Amino acid sequence: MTELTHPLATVPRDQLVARAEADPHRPRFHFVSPAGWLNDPNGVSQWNGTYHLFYQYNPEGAFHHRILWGHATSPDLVNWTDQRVALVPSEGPDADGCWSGVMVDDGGTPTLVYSGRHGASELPCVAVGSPDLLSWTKAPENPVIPAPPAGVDITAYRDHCVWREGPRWRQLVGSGIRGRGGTAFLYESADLRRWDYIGPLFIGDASSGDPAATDWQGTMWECVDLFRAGGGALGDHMPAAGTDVGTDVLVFSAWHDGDTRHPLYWTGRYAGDSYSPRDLHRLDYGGRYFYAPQSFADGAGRRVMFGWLQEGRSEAAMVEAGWSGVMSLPRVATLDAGGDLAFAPVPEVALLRRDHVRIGPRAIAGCEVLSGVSGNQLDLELELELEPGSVFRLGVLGAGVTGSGANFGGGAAEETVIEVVRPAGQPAASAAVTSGDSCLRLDRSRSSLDPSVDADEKSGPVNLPGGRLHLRVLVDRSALEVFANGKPLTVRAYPTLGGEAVRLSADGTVRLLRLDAWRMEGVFGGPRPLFP
Ligand code: DQQ
Repeated sequence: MTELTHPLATVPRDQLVARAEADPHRPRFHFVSPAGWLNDPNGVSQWNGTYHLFYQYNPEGAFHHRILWGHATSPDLVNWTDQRVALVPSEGPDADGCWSGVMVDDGGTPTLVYSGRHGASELPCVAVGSPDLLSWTKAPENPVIPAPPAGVDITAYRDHCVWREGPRWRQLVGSGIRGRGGTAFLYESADLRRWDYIGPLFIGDASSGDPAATDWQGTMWECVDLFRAGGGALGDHMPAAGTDVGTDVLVFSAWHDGDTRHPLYWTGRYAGDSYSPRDLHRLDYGGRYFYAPQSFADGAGRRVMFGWLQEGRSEAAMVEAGWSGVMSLPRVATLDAGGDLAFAPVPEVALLRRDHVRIGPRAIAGCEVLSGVSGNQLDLELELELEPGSVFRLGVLGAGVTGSGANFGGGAAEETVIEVVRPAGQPAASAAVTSGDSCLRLDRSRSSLDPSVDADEKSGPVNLPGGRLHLRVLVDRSALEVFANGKPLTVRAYPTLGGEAVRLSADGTVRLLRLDAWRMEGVFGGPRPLFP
């Protein structure tokens, strides 16, 4: 049965917004919920030119319980207006929560397909929107699929990807088959209400790889998202002569036994009723800090993706702060030359830039604190050239930093350090440089004096063609998004000293071709109603 008050609801509702707004760690130019809990992006879309972002929302407090669908709209993907809550649990299949889902255009009628939670089960439900997308009516047929596939021993069953293919709708529901691996079950329908089960689109292998590894597939796939990247449409195998057939990308969030691990994607080919995978990739080197992504094709044909930046602090700290969860900046996914995805924040993010500073070109010698560039709401864009056997470091959110010495070792009371390593190709002179792939690292070992926050290092490979690096770093208080030659690494950091210094350092030869820095404007004017 639905509880009226949750034991974690210790902050009175009328104090949640003020509590959240007072938190110095709360981002200002990322989308956050008015207060309380936010998790997955849902129903991301553009409708009559306006962008819509729905999200998993608990206005009762900063904990995951009895989830609603929050809703915000934007003309440009960066400035958001709260709209009234779209879905609220009610008697029936979603009595215990309106979990993740998508929005589709059903012949001019906005329609949500989501997971209704009742007790411990989640089943597909539908809701139909008014023409302005502000009022939603649940379909009397809910749940539109009455049970998971019979005779299959599943680990879980929820979340949806729905698309039109010819005269019919197709749907994937995320799941996992016990003893085998994660999967997505494929269904087909003429009307979004009656669904025929086709079968698993493709079954992963949970026994392959190390369960502790950053690319382990998990035992269940949450938030499956299938799309065509680089040409043509999903299910279209005969593009016009001279057009690229593209790659079919299957994104999922690897889950195991209640543990939200990391987002991954397959590249491969979707044809008929199945998916032939080619390669498995990590979607964001920050792992769980960019979880449950969902994407859509906007009017300009861009593949725009949002993800949920989970917190790196304790449940008690979140509850106390009165808010939890950040939506990523929207990022555009494209296919790179190697056939993998490359990501960049949507260009509209530039609308929030203020007070431009440019530095370079020049060599980086040793370690220096930048003058004229500091803050905790920053957009930094760097063009660099790294010689073999060099390391470039960029420190942000620094407090008590010094500019002396050859590198960052010590010299800061708090600092979050982004590092890009170009190996020498043979055993390198500097102990900091190892042979192997070029890589991006994020060192949080000195991010915070608070010992209770997560400080794990994050890293992953990057290509540095000819030593060239385009580095984009977005700092928004506790939210950090880094893009190194299109490879994203998203994390959270919780400095305690309010540091705003930015430092650069190099081991070996690194040329700074250009550094552009901006202070970023906040997108919300002040406190927002908990129930818009
Ligand atoms: N969160 C939702 C689920 C989804 C999970 C519930 C992923 O639908 O599987 O809030 O974070």
